[in-house]
Amino acid sequence: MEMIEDQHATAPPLAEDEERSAFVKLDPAGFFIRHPPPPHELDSFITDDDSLFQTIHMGAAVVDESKWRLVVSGLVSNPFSLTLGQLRNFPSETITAFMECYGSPLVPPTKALRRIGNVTWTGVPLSTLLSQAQPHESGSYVWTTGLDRGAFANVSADRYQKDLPISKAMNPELLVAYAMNGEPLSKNRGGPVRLVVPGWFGTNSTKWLCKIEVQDRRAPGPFTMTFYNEKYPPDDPLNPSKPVFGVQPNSMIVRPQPDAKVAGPEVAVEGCAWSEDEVEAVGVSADEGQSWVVAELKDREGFSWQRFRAELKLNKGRHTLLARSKGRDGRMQPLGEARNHVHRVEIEVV
Ligand SMILES: Nc1nc2c(c(=O)[nH]1)N[C@H]1C(S)=C(S)[C@@H](COP(=O)(O)O)O[C@H]1N2
Ligand SMILES: [Mo]
Repeated sequence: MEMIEDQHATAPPLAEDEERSAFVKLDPAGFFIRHPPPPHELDSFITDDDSLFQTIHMGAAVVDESKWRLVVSGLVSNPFSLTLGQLRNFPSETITAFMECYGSPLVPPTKALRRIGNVTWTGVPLSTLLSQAQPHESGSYVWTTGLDRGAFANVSADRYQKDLPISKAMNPELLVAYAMNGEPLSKNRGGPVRLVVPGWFGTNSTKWLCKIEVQDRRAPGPFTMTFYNEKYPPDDPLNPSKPVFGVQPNSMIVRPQPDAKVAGPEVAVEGCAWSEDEVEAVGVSADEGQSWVVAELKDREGFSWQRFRAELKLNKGRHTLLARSKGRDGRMQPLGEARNHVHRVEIEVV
């Protein structure tokens, strides 16, 4: 018998909405944020699960794994569903990726920045599942739906739903993930299965994933149309609102920590930088950006954050250190008043 290399075992499509039967309850119910530790505690290359922030809008879905099904449907020639066992039988990939929360679903935030970490994800490339489903020519967006539902900011949602242009969805780094840092996804992490979109803001990485649909337009719900649209400055009519997709260049200083007393005159400044595209350069300044020392910068691994290190010569006394990253596309972190403005750390050289 001839083996068909690219086809893997699937189950028949489900009846409309049948995938909902895996939803047990929300626990905790309602909006839930676990803040990351301060930057100086995020000093390992891989962030452990306990140190990675969590952002949950309507509540964390408790999922019955035996009833869990992933529906792949919409404008495709070969719709199907998958059990967890069937998903795990597809060839898997592991990728290292930074994970950053946009911060505010409503407006570009200038506070509570750097909800950030760097982890590994294991799962099946979204492109493998889409290829097996055979999207129609007219398919231009991929909608992903979670099992969680309820209300956020007084807006109710049937379920959490996001979308991606199909060209993005076919990129090899997007995973339908079932493990993080080598462990099965916990409930709050979106287990048993979530989407991961490396390089894009966390909001796009749908947790408690139950449905992947090819469609010919953007998804209509509040998490694509009301929340997570950036219009900045907010009332500029020439600046249309854009969905919160790719991560802008960003960075943070990890060492020295704020208010540290360090011996001079040579002071080592270390941290990490990240962006949708690889970060090309990082500068460190102790004079509010009048002059910059170019840092040594590690290459990125997959979509990881990149460690940097610079040595500054500083006189005794108090100093404010700044770090600024520049993306491959030339975009640079602004000095202030922006979602990704530079990180400042005050220290004393003794
Ligand atoms: N189903 C669902 N997926 C979701 C969310 C959610 O509330 N529900 N929050 C999103 C947001 S805004 C972020 S930043 C990431 C956070 O993932 P984490 O909690 O695992 O860090 O999940 C995203 N995926
Ligand atoms: Mo987020």
